[in-house]
Amino acid sequence: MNPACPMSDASYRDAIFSTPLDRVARFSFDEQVVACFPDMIRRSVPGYGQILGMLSLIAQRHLRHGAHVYDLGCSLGASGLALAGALPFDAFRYTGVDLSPAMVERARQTFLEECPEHAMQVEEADIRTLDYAPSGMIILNFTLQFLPPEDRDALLARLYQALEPGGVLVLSEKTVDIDERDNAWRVERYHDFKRANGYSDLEISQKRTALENVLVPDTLEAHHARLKKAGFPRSLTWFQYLNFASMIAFKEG
Ligand code: GEK
Repeated sequence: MNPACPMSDASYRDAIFSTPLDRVARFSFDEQVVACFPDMIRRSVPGYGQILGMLSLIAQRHLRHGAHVYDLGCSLGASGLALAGALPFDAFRYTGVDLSPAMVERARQTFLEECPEHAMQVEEADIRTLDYAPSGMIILNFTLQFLPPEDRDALLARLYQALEPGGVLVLSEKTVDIDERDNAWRVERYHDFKRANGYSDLEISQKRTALENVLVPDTLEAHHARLKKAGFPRSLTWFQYLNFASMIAFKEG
């Protein structure tokens, strides 16, 4: 880890769903979520830290020197910080994109404070309508799942076009199993994982309600089929922990 660019972990503990709510509102990435986001994502997404660590190893292997990287749905820029922590300042240029103004503001501030020498940019935009510049690596770390399912094919096809030959797309997602029993087992163990990380049954169930129809997961099979349809000749699942997975898709060089 580059000492000039440590991982940022200054945040509040996530207690958003800890008290009973009369009506659980749809989940949104507002100020309240931003304030506790690093704690929330670490305690809610199995393998989140390992995935961030591997992103920089993938970048070291696949990025040509000085190439451009997109981080779509960057939130507070954790993927960008992971890359900046492992790669020299001239190794890559980074653009984080997020729709939430509160996320974008905090991400910009974090990059200025933690890795001012690296070329880190953050844009407030909808990843469905952005004009993409040619890139060597595109990261979708737990973001595609928040897009309406009917918008996903078109986005991936555009990302395939934006990737340079030899470029890679890393896609991490919450997933569902085709088999109902397998799915139920993974979801139950996922709830055990959340309990072990300090979430109460009330928090787990209210968060589940808030995410209904907001986070719509696909099967791994559907993801790989979509990647193929978008143009990627090859993709594989490199990481899986319960109902959370990360895939990599290659654009032939
Ligand atoms: C991380 N990647 O820490 N356009 C742009 N941003 C969007 C859109 C959209 N259409 N829809 C949702 N978002 C991050 C974690 S969080 C995942 C990603 C989670 C943004 C949204 O504002 C939020 O910041 C992010 O996608 C999803 O590695 O919270 O589980």
